[in-house]
This record gives sequence, C-alpha cells and structure tokens, in this order.
Amino acid sequence: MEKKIEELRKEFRAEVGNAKNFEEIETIRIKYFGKKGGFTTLLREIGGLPAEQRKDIGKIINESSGEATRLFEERKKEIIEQTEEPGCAKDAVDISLPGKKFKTGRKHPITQVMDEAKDIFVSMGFQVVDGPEVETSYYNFQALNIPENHPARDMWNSLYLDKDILLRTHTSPVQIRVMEKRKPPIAIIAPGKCYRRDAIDASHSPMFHQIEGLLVDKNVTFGDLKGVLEAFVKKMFDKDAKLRLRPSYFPFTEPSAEVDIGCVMCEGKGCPVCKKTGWLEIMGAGMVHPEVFKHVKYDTREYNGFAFGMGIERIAMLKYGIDDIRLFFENDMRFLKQF
Ligand code: FA5
Repeated sequence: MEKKIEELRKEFRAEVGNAKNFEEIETIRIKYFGKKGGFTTLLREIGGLPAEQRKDIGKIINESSGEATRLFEERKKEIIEQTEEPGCAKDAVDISLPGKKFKTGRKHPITQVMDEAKDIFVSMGFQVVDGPEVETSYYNFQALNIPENHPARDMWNSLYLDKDILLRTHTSPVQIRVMEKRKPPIAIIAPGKCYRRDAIDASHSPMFHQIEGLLVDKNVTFGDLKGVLEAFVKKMFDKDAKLRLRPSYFPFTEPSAEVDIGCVMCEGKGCPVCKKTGWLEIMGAGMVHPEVFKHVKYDTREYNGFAFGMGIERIAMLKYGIDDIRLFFENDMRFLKQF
C-alpha cells in the first residue's frame, strides 16, 4: 500500500509540474481528484483498511493528498498569472469599493458674473463682440473724442507699451472698431479686461473687467438707456434693487451719467465700501457724442445711440457682499470655493 501511495505521489508531482495550460491542469484535476481520481480512491480506501494499519496508512494517504492539493493549487495559480491579460482578473476593478470623489473645478466668480451679465444682455437682443487688449491711442482716446494733450486723458491712468500703444484703459475702443465695420442698427456688448495705473485699494485693481454696451439706431432716447440699465440691474440683483443716475462727464457721451446702485452691504445706511454714501458706482453711461459718430462716418442727422461701460468686479462685490476687490485676484481656494 505504501509503495502504491509513493508511486502515485511521484507520478502526480511529475505531471503537475509539466502542466502548461488550463486544459492540462483540468485533466490532472480529474485524474487525481475527480470521482474516480487517484487520491480520491486512496482516501476512500482508508475505511476498508485493517484497523491496525488504518492509523499509519491513513496518515500517509492524508499527507500525500494534502500535499498534492497544495501543489495543484500553486501550479493552477501560476498558469492563471501567466495567461492573464492586463485589465482582467488580476487588475480588475473592485466595483464594491466606494468610489473616489472627484474634485470638480468651477468658474472664477468674475467669470460667473461676466457670463450672467452677458446672458442678460443677450436676452435683450445685444450681440457679444470682442476687441484687443493692446490698443492704439487712436482707438482708446482720439476716436472717442479725447484728443492728445486733452486734460480728460488724466481720467484714465494709462499703461503705455510704446508711444502710441497702450493696454486699453476701458472697453470703449471696441465701440469704434464695431462702428467702423458695420452700419446701424447696432446693439452690441463687449466684455473684457482693462488696465490702469490705479493705486490698489479695496475697490481698485490695476487689471479689472468691463462690459461695454453700445446701441445705435434711429430715435434712441436717454429713457431707452435707463430702461435697459434698470432691466439689467433688476435681473442681476433683484427686482427691488435701487438704481441712480448722476450727471457726469465723459468726452464720448453727451449727456453723460454715472450709474450707482444702492449699497447692498449696508442697505444704503453708509459703510466703508460705499464710503458712507449708501451708493456704489458701477458704471458710466450716456448718449453717444456726435464727435464719435463723425470718426466712424455715421450720419448724425439720422442716427443716435447710447453707450455704457460697467465694472464687473464692482458688480460681483455687490452681488456676493464682498468688501475687498483684492480677494478676486489672490487665488485663495478658501475664498474661491464659496462660488
Ligand atoms: C469708463 O471706463 C468709461 N469708458 C465708461 C463709459 C462707457 C462711459 C460708455 C460712457 C459710455 P470709468 O472710468 O468710470 O468709465 O469706469 C467704468 C467702471 O469701471 C467704473 O464704474 C468701475 O466700476 C470700473 N472701474 C474703473 N476703474 C477700476 C479699477 N481700477 N478697478 C476696478 N474697477 C474699476
């Protein structure tokens, strides 16, 4: 009996070591561990052994069978690993594991307000246009009725790149570029960055964003301008938002106005943000000056229009109750994550 066990053991070891694929390992399983397999039969025979042999022979059979099972499993695992394709069982995704939470990006609050403002004007029929940030002094000043050496140039602390080339101080030059190319009626908005040599404080930044608006048609009135701005402010803030137009001066509009909205920080009571006035200036506006139309060869007897230029940072500050413009540019994630 012991000899028979030893022969089976040897035969098994040789065969299992040579198995190269699933088919061969399966043949071995059936041959040795199947219903009529070598080790299965031996184990079954333990019960029929004479009582005095059962203990010792039984132990040898159990050990041989246990060893054979272990060698069989090891070889099977090796064959699986050799034949496995990447992405299959070994690298498979455990779908029962909780998923990783992805950090989603979001738009900068200024971009969000910019997008919202654009949507409001587009819904009123304005078309969005673009213009260069590096401008010639002709478009930034002369064509807007601000001749060279005119004191009004002091209103815009400009950053010059060359004698006649500067970073645009406002989005108003886009008005000229559009009117040069098109005939009325025109209703456009021009969003974008502006640059000024302004001292940095809670409400001033050397780079900021404006949205320019221009509407040219027949019989346009100051009432139309006020109506458009009121509709904008009520949609951007809420229907009870207060709007105030103060007489002002811009060389390219006549009459001109500075547009304020009631300070949402202190609800008009007066605070450091509104410099205790209860109002915050958000834009300049007015009826397009006839001199501007002359530069683009529009017939002023037939056409007139209005224009406005609003500061997006100021609008975002009012909308979200932010009391310092610098927060928009510091890229502090604790601040940006709130929007
Ligand atoms: C202008 O820039 C005119 N081009 C606006 C205009 C357009 C008037 C068309 C009439 C017709 P002003 O310099 O006031 O105007 O600037 C307009 C707005 O830009 C201001 O109300 C303010 O909201 C914003 N702004 C101006 N300077 C800064 C700055 N340094 N930082 C942040 N916002 C600013």
